[in-house]
Parts: sequence; C-alpha cells; structure tokens
Amino acid sequence: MKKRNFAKPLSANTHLLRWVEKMVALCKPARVHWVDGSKAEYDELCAEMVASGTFTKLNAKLWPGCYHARSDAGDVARVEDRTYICSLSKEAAGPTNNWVNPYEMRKKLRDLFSGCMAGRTMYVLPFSMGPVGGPMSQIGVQLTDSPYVVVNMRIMARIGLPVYAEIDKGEKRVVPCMHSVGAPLKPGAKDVPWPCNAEKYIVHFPETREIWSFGSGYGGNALLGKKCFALRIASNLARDEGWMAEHMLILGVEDPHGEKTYVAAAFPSACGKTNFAMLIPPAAFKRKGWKIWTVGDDIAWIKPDADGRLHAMNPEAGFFGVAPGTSVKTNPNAMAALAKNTIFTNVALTPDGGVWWEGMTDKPPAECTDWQGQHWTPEIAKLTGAKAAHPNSRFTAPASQCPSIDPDWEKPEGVPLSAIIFGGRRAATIPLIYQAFNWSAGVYMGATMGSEMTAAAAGTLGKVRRDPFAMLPFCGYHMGDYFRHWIMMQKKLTATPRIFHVNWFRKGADGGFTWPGFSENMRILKWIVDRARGRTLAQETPIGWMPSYEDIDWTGLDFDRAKWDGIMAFDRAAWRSEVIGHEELFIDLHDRLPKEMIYERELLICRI
Ligand code: TSX
Ligand code: MN
Repeated sequence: MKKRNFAKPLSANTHLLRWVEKMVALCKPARVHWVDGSKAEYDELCAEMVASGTFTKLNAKLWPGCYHARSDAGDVARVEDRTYICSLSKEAAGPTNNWVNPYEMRKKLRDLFSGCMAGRTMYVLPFSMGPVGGPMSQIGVQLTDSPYVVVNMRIMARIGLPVYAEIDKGEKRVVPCMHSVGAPLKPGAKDVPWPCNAEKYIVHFPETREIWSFGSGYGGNALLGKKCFALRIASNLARDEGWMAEHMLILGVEDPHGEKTYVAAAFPSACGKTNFAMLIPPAAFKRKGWKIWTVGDDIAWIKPDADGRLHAMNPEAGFFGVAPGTSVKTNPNAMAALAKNTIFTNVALTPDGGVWWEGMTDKPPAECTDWQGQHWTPEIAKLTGAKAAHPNSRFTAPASQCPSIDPDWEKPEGVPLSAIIFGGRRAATIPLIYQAFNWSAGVYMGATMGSEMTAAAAGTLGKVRRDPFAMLPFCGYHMGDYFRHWIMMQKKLTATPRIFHVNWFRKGADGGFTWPGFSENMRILKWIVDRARGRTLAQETPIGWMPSYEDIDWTGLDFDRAKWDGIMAFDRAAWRSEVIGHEELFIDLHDRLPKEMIYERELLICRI
C-alpha cells in the first residue's frame, strides 16, 4: 500500500494555508499532518498510539474496534477555573466567567505556544459541527499536537476531506482552534503516554471567534468542537444571529399514531441526561406503540425556520459520556452504542482485555487494573475506597451506533421542537413535573434552575447550586444578556415550545427517592407531549400547570396516590426560601438582568 504524504496541504484556501504557516512558525512542530478523516488514517493513528503506550487495544472478540487510554492523574476533567472568556470588555463576559484582558491574554498565549509542539506532529484537523454543508452547521479547524484528540474528534464531529471542500468554497467563516498539550519533546527524549502541562489555559475570544487551549488533552479542554465551540463560541454566534446554542439533549417521542414530537432538555451534571436521551419506555408503553428516538445527548443548536417554528439540531456526531453508572439496566442503548468502535478513557482494564467501571455490573470483576494502572480488587476497594474507574471516566462512541438514534438525527435543518424541559436534582421543594404558564415564566424557570451537590468534594452536601439553563460553565457572555436573548427569541416565533420542569430526585419521609425514574420517566414525558399537543388538561397552581394523578398513565406501575401527592406537593414555606435563592442569583447578575425576570419573580411571590 502506498503511504500518503500527510505533509501535503489538503486545502487551497489561502487564509487557512497562511494561518497554518503562521502557527507552525509559532509552535515549531517537527512535522505537519493534514488530517483527511479516513478510516485508514484513524487506524494508523490508533496503531501508533498503541505502539507509543497511549492506547491499549481491547480484546477484539469482546470489544471490536475499541481502545483504552489512561490520562495523566492531573488531567481528568474540564478545568473551569482555568477557562477564560476574553472579550474586549470584562462587562461583556459577566460575573460568571473568568476574564482577562485579551491583549494580555494574547501575550501570555504567545509565550505558552512558542515552541510548544517541538518534537511533535501538528495535526490540521478540519471539522464541521452539524452535517457538512448544512444550513445550521459551523466549521472549525483545530491545530493540535495530540493524536488522541484527532481520533476522538473523528467520532465526535464530521472531519476531514468533505470539510476542506466546504472551507475551499470560502462561503463560511472558519473558527480557528489552537490546541497543544503543552509538552514539547527534546530531541531524543522519550515521550510519556499522556503528555500534558500542569499549567492549563482554555481561552475563548468571542469577538474574533477564536479558541486557544493549552496544557490539557482531556475532554472538553481538548476536543474543541464540543464545549468551547458548540457552546461558548456558538452562544455568541447565536446571540448575534438570532438562534440558540444550548446545553440540551434532543429526543423524539413517537406516539401510538406514529406521530413524533421532539423535545429538548437541559439538566445540570449528574442528573442522567444521556440516560434520558436514550430512554426505553416501560413494557406497557411499548405495547401501546410508544417509542423514544435519540437525536442528541448534550448540545442543541436551535433556530427558527422561515415559518417561525423552532428547529433543533445536534451539532455532534458522537457521545462523550460518563462511564460510571452506565449499565444494561440504566441505559441499554448507551451500552449498545459503546459496544464497538469506542474509545474508553480512565475506565478500568479487565484481565480478559475488556473494560469495567463502577455500576457497569452488579458484581465487580475479581481483579482489574484501575484507571491509574494499579492492581484493583473489590477487597482493596473496601479497605481504601479506591475506584476502579475515575468518576469522570468516559466513552467516546459514534451516535450512529445507538439503537434508538432517530432516522432524522442528521437532518441539516434539524427537527421541529415542541417542548423544552428543565430539570435538577432536588431532594425537596421542586415537584416531579410542572409546566410554565408561558414563555417568560419558562425563561424564569430556566434561569433559576439548580441542583444539589451529591459529592461533598464539590461543595456543601445538599446545598442548591444555581445553574441557569445548565449553562453556567458554558455561556460565552454575560448570563444576564443570555436571559435577555431567551426573552427576545419569542418575538421571532409564531409558536413557542411549551416549557416544563422535572425533578426525578425528590425524596420522601423515608429519605429515599420516591420516583422510580429511568424508564418510568416515560409516563411524565407522555404528559409533556400530550400538553404540548393540547391533548390533556392540567391544574393551575402557584408555580405552574400540573397534572393530577388521573392525568398520568399508570399502566404497569404500582405508584399510589399518596406517593404522587408527596412528590407533587407544593410547599408554600419551602418556596419562600426558594425565591430568596433566586434573588441571590439575580443580585450577582443585577446590572444586566432583564426586567422580565424581576416581574416574573414578583408574580411568583404574589402567587405563593
Ligand atoms: O439517569 C437517571 N435518571 C434518568 C433516566 C432516564 N438516574 C441516574 C442518576 C444520574 C446519573 C436516576 N437516578 C434517575 C433517573 O430518572 N432517578 C434516580 C434516582 C433513583 C435511583 C435508584 C432507584 C430509583 C430512583 N431505584 C432502585 O435503584 C431500585
Ligand atoms: Mn454536557
């Protein structure tokens, strides 16, 4: 087989060629590799990483086409305190983002990137967020010295030759994304399996639509199409162009008439967003003809069509999902999606050449190699508390492999959106389900949503963390302006999606979860769809519209009225402190808070 000359540019776009030249001069890589995106190239890069010790090829009988990587122990998650929005004014970034003067930051980045790729390959990685050439799609080019990033990006985005062709048309603006693990190799020096730098910078320039990421090879720090582009930069594009870049899953609910209703949902972390996106209806619902179709599990780009109806598109092509807790019980669709052609990072390796993580099976393997390469047994874990897989360990799996993937998931114009769901993990106060009275009450609902800490490490246990629209770490500008953009979107629409709030995690007097969750969430989803289509009534309450016990289809589930009353209870006293919590968030945002948020709060106070 003839070996391709990777150094040969695959684009004729002079802007791109000149930028690559300039960045080569800055980063001084040993060679340049223009990524074509082919399977052959992917296989070659994976083989090289197996040879260098970055990758372990899994047992091909058990896990065909799968690889395992272990990151550096100091590079295991997004680094929010090292993430910057470098807009011209600090005001524009708002109080929820880290800000540094862009001139100062550029100086800093010039120092950091100077010679940072010495001894390494610079990959030129063109990618499209959304189907190539689609009307809602956006293009980026990531220059990276990490082959791990290249192979992950091949799963998470559309990359390679078709994207160069799109760039060469010269019709769309390209977002330049600079990425280095920040570990130059001295001549003859031996590389480590996971090169990275203790000093990390994840930097966004919203005005010039640029991303610069230094020091990390992990997840959202390094796969720049995802959080950096599709949320932080895209939220700026969306605000300027009249659409929405949201941290939402998208799913389609097919009813017994074969009609599909699409909903998007925003949940803070650790609420089971991927599980909900891939929900399997309970047997009784399946028999009646209900089915859930997955469009996306993390990001939604939402835009009004010519008729003023919102359409939602998943800009990604894969799932970068948290492994622990994922099992055939909690998410069979995810397990099927990750069964082949998947990259696992920071999970445990089993002696038979497979992978394992906490929650994957009821019974742990007798022994395995943990995410740090140490011998692990259930007995050791009992003594030391050591986890086999890192709590933030991940699978990178092609979306096309998900059994519930929607036939329309790659529709360039997206799918019509009928409902938006907000959610949180709340032990008290927040009912299982309620519907906002209207769009602005719904925006208030999204603005004030929050979740409770499940791990003491993240802060005080049980304290509500406000996470507006689940966008706190992902909004690329002032959160108050973002609320205003949501309010303003209504004016572009002939029909607004109905807005709902769910809480699968309310606890009863016994201290346990009252709601069985998982598949049973279908019963709530059915009510949401019925409401969005005007097929069912609801009760007016001080906080919104609620179903009564009779409005829910209970076929096949023993869930009595007393339990229902418990998880649906509106607790006046609890809501008094709830609105005080809202005010605390609003104080932080006061200088740019839309007046609608103040009015909605006042109305809520009047009602409660
Ligand atoms: O993902 C979850 N969902 C959404 C599913 C579509 N989880 C997992 C936690 C988040 C990562 C849930 N956990 C859900 C839920 O609806 N509900 C709960 C809480 C819960 C946990 C266990 C049980 C019931 C509720 N019951 C038993 O274990 C038997
Ligand atoms: Mn996410």
